[in-house]
Amino acid sequence: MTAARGLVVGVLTAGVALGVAHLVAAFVDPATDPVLAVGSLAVDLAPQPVKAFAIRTFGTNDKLALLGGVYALLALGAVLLGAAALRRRRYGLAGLVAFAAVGAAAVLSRPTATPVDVLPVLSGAGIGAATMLVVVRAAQTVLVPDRGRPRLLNRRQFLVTAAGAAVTAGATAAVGQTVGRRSAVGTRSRASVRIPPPGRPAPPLPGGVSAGVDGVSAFLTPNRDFYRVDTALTVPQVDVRTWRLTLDGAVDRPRTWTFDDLLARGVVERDITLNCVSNEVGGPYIGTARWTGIFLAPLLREAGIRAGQNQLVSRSVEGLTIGTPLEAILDGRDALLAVAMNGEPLPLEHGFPVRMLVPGLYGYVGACKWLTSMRVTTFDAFDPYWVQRGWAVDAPVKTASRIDTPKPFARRRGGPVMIAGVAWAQRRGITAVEVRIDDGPWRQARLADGPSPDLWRQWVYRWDATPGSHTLRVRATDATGATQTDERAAPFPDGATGWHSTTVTIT
Ligand SMILES: Nc1nc2c(c(=O)[nH]1)N[C@H]1C(S)=C(S)[C@@H](COP(=O)(O)O)O[C@H]1N2
Ligand SMILES: [Mo]
Repeated sequence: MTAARGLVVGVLTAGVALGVAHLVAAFVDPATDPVLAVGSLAVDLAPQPVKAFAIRTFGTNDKLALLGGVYALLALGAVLLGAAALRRRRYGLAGLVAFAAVGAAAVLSRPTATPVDVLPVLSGAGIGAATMLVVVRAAQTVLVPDRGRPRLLNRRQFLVTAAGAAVTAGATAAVGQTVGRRSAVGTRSRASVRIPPPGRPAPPLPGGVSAGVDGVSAFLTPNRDFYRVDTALTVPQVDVRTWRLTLDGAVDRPRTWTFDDLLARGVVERDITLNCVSNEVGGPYIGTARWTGIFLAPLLREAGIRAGQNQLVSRSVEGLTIGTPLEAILDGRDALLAVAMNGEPLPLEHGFPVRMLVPGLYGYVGACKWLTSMRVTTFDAFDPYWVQRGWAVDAPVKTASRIDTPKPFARRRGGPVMIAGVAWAQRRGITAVEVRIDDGPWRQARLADGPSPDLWRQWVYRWDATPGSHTLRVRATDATGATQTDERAAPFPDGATGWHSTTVTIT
């Protein structure tokens, strides 16, 4: 019975504290919610193998899994807290202070933290403490053997108090959630943005870019299907009216732009394939979009890059840094500050209002989302976020290919079966794709049109399938003549290698 009451005291205290913190955070900044802050801190501190495991196991749900873990730990802590509070209130209060201290430390550890950011933790802890005292009092009334009066009354008192606290916890959290969504400045700001028509539209895609086979990824990935990889537990909410982009560091003329300043330079449109270094062989973290943006190289040239510089460090509004080789931006490729994706302002998840895109580089070295500053420096002088965590400084995209259809373990009838998929080698371009059935010879697949080396390329091979279980393999060759190696490498530290294969059954 005592254990059960301890559980109730602890869970209610924690529930009210977190509910209140969530509510106050909705007004301050959703990212100051202590649970999110602890989660973000865990993301930043997680050793590389843990991160790789999380992305591999939970994929795009890695954030949900992480928050689930934080809540599970919190629940455990809450039970201990409740038990301590029932023994002595002082112990309970001390436990609560310890929790609040962890929350406050996590909030203040965010790269963009300001002192007001601890307001949600402090309010939560204060009201949580009051809740704990009230619920403990109610619980102890029941514990004391109560002569004369029916026990039921006291138990009812406890239950009423408990129910009251539970409702408070739920209501504050729910109101916080609603306010948070309403106050989503980014959503409103995005709705107000008008992107002018591009002065230089992307050339129309040739009809032949599609291999014309069901089950192959769409050539242009719809925004809602575009993979998302980032460290942001809450999507940054940016108001374009107050947003600024600065360029400084080793330049002669540092600059600051508003969103309208950038648009006034005139926008262009480019079809570019973007992929993630964390993608496993055959994995889903790749997509192609029609991006609208402004060329990045002229902005840097106008600012006057001093001699001896080789790195551009971009920083996002939540403080993440990405380091791009200056050479890659200035060598004539279509490095962009993108403002729109497939004809609409950048979705919040993909970096609204402005993100960088550098064709031929993995996203973690060239595609900073929610961009707010760019600094010209050297690789010696600064290690950006992922490099601090051991990922490669220099990360050009590796040549790769993927079988989209048939799916693994598919069952098909014998006869002609279309094997098809995508291959990519941004900047170089794909010149050949070959398919191998079991231990047979490599056979040339037919390539669909490849209008730009910065785009993935679809391919198809018509296979006369015979009954049995078969392993299908694919490998691509890029325009330098290099064919993909079959040597398996994990994504860490500079991208996976190996041939994608899939097993199917023909009946
Ligand atoms: N601000 C910010 N930008 C970021 C990241 C991030 O974590 N934060 N992740 C990078 C990585 S690893 C990749 S692969 C791309 C993914 O872009 P997408 O989510 O729009 O597909 O964004 C890059 N830009
Ligand atoms: Mo990535």
